[in-house]
Amino acid sequence: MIKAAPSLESIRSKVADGVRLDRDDGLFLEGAVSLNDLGVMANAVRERKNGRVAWYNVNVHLNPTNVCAYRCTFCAFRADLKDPRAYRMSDEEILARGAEAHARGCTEMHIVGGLHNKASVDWYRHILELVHQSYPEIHLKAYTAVEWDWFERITNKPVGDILSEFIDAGLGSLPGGGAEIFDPVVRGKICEHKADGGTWLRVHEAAHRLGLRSNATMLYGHHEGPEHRIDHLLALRDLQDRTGGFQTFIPLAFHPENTRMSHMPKPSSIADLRTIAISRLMLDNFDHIKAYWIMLGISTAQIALAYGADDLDGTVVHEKIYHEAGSSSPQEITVADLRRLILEAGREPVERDTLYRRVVRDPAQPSRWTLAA
Ligand code: V47
Ligand code: SF4
Repeated sequence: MIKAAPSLESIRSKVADGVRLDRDDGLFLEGAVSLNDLGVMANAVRERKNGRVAWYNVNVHLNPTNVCAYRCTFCAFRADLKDPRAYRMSDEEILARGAEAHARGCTEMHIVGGLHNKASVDWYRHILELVHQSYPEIHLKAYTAVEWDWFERITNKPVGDILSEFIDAGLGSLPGGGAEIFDPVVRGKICEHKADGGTWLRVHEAAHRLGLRSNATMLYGHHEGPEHRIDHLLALRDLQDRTGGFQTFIPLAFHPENTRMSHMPKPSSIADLRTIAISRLMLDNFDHIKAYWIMLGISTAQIALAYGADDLDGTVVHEKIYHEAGSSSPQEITVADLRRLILEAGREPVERDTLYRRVVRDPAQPSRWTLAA
C-alpha cells in the first residue's frame, strides 16, 4: 500500500490519538507547519505528560578544567594546556564548591569539563569521591559521553567497567552533553575527532544497562539541516524504546560568540521554540523536555513552557560553557525568580531532584530539604 503524504490534519489526528509520528511527519513539521500550529500540538502533549507542572531544581555547576584535547569549532570554553586561560581546579577549590552547594541546599552538582591531556582517569574519579564523601546528599550528574569515551580511550577499559568504578565513587547519573548532531558529515564539520554519534549512544546504553538514568541533548543552529535534526531525534527515540533510561531532552541553541564559528548568527527565538515543539512531538517516549534558560534566555525559556517544555533546569550557579560563548543570561537565578517566572507563564512550579522526585523544603530553613513521600 502506498503511504499517504503527511498533512497538518493527519499529524493533528495522530497527536490527538497518541500515535507515534514518523520521519516524514517530522520533516513535514520542520518545513510546512507554522509555529502556532506546532505550539498547540506540542502543548497538548506536554500537558498530557506533565499537566500544569513546570519543574525546576536547585543545582550548581562544576567545570573542573577547561583544558581540552579536542577543538570543537563551536566551543568557546576550551583552552590549550599553555593558554593563559587554562585552569585545573585543586582539591580545595572543588571541596569549596561542594561546601557552597551544600550551604545553598543544592540537590545536584552538574560536573563536566574538558579532556585534560595530562590528567588521568583517577583524577576525574577522585573529583566525585571528594564531593560525595563530604556531601553524600548531593546527586552527582557527571561527565558527558564524550568524556566517558575519552576515559575508555586512555585506559583501554570497557566503558561499563569504568562507569561501575565511578558509581562506587558517587556517580548518580549522566548529563546529556556531547551529542551535538549525530550525522557524521555535519559532526565532521563541528567536532571532527571526538566520540561519534554511535559512540555517544553506546555510552548512554551502557549507563542505562547499569541502572543509571541520563539526559540527551542536540546542538542546533549551525551547519545542520532539518533532516539531521529529525534523524538525531529518531536515534534518541530508538534507544529510549530499548532502555527507557533517558529522563529529559534538552535542545541546545548554538551560541557563536568567541568561537571559530563566530561569523554565524545565533538561532532566533522562533527557531528555538520550533525546535522545542518539534522535539516534544517526535520524542513521544521522553517524559520531559527542558528549556535551559541559560541557553535560551529567560524570556524565551518562559514562553517555551507553552511550546512543549516542562522544565527550566535550575539555579545553575557557576555556569561557564555558555557564558564564555556570549550568553547574556545572568550567572544564576534565585528560586524565588524561577517560581515567579513559572507562575507568570501559568504553570505550577515544582522543585525536583535530578531524578524528577518532588523536593520539600523547610520554609524556616530553605537550605534544608527532603524528598516528598
Ligand atoms: O555538549 C558547548 C554545548 C553542551 C556551545 O544534562 C554549546 O541536564 C551552544 O550538555 N553554543 C554542554 N552550545 C551543556 C549540556 C547540558 C546543559 C544543561 C543541562 C544538561 C543536562 C546538559 O553545551 C556541549 C555542547 O553541546 N555547547 N559550546 C556553544 N558555543
Ligand atoms: Fe572539548 Fe567539550 Fe569544548 Fe569539544 S565541546 S572542545 S570536547 S570542552
